Amino acid sequence: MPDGTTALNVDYDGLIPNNVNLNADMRVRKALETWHPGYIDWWRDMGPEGFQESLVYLRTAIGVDPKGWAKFDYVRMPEYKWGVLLAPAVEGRTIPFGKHRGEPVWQEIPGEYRAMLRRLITIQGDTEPASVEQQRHLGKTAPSLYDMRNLFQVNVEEGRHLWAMVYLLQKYFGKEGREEADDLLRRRSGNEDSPRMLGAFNEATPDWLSFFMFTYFTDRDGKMQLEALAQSGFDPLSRTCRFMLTEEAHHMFVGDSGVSRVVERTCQAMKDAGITDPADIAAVRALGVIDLPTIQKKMNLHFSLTLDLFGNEVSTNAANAFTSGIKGRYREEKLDDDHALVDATYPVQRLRDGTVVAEDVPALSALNMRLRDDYVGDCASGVTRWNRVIEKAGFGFRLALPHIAFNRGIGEFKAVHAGVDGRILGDAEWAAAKGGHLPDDADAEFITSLMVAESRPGHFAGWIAPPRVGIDNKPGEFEYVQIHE
Ligand code: BYC
Repeated sequence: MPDGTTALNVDYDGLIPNNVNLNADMRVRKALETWHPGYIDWWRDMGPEGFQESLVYLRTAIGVDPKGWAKFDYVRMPEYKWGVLLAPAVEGRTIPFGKHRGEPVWQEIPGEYRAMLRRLITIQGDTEPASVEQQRHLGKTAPSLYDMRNLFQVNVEEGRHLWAMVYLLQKYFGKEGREEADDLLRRRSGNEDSPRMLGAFNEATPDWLSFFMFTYFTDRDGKMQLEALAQSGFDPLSRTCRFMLTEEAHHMFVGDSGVSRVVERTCQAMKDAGITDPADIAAVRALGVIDLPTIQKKMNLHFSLTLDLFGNEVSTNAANAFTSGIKGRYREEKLDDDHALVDATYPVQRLRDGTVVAEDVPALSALNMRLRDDYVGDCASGVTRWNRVIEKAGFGFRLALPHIAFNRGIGEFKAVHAGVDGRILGDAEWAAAKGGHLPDDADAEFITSLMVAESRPGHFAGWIAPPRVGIDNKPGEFEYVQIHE
């Protein structure tokens, strides 16, 4: 079977399940088999703490046919079948944008784009283990076995996404690729000497509300970046990202439904207790649920941290990646323009004389912001759904995304303090406003006090509502994780 295979089924015979015919590629197979023990060591050291021997009801990819690519079964996580899976090749695919538009896609890397591709693949790869590290303590405080299982599902699939990037590094980048692959196992989230590459991946995920916000907001950056890389003229990267996107959807579902269930439980508890003012934080917290203003603060934090992942307002890196045919736009194929953008402009929010204004800049250098705008639009849908839950319960409170200038650490807004409405604030004003918009120590302490494990099948911690349906249509009492095996 030649490389660029259209195989839908996965070869499970070797150490590394794959549909890239590793058996015929001794060099890459050997490189991956050499990397494998280090990966397992990393998983045991940095993966979910305390549950390595538990049996978890996990989905494993067994093919890449969108109609039926996964099976569910109990698995011990270190024995999960992490594999290398590419979406089927598209016959006759051509480069969809940039100066090579219309040329056949590349199966090998053009020499002049090697460094750029290596950097993008390495950055993508770095985020995957980082998120596993950030979430490693959460199993111990899971609000149910259902949620615990979802956490572990997300974790093993992030592990698989690391494998996906490592395969590309090992196959196409020789010695440098091997070194990058080793470094992906060496860096650690939050480590002072050897941190993960992007800011948000060095932040803590201290509690389950953070986990749901992370999977809603930060995994959604993953979706947008993977969509942009799935457009790539480098076909193996495109096919890899297309298959990763199939898995990614569940991660965002976990976040979306998780936040929704927290909001639902809070509203129900307020209704039952006859509380009419959601801003009466002390009264709401006394019910053992998370008040809506605190949910808003967590949202402000995770949204703003994630906006930083889109890079700077004006970026030559982004322009070069597009012009070269390496990284496209969200849903490039649906956009009705010349797909080269040489003469186009795009409005970008910038800081001018102490206010935020929209300014037209060359569209090529604004591509990070264009993707970010698409991201913000995508984020809004969940907020609308969460608000519907609040509205249905009869409360006037509404959750809202903060302004893009709020709490920024990358780009031009990092130099200023902005309110959630985008107004630039002086130091004293910011100091007074901050605690109302971002979680503080007291919020953290309260949320932590609720994080008590509930591990009886079919039971849920008091601060979160049960889901509407089970995973794989399992009934409510289903034992998603057999902890004591
Ligand atoms: N932190 O030209 P600029 C996911 C650096 S999430 C630190 O604007 P560019 C997932 C930048 O590297 C998706 N540094 O940057 C989610 C550059 O440095 P150099 C991950 C930053 O390249 C949940 C300099 O500033 N995938 O999959 O246009 C769970 C100039 O910046 C940051 C990707 O990100 C930052 N936030 O855009 C699990 C896709 N931002 O090189 C997984 C691949 C910028 O000049 N990466 N810098 O020294 C990219 O496409 C781009 O690298 C970025 C940055 C969009 C990240």
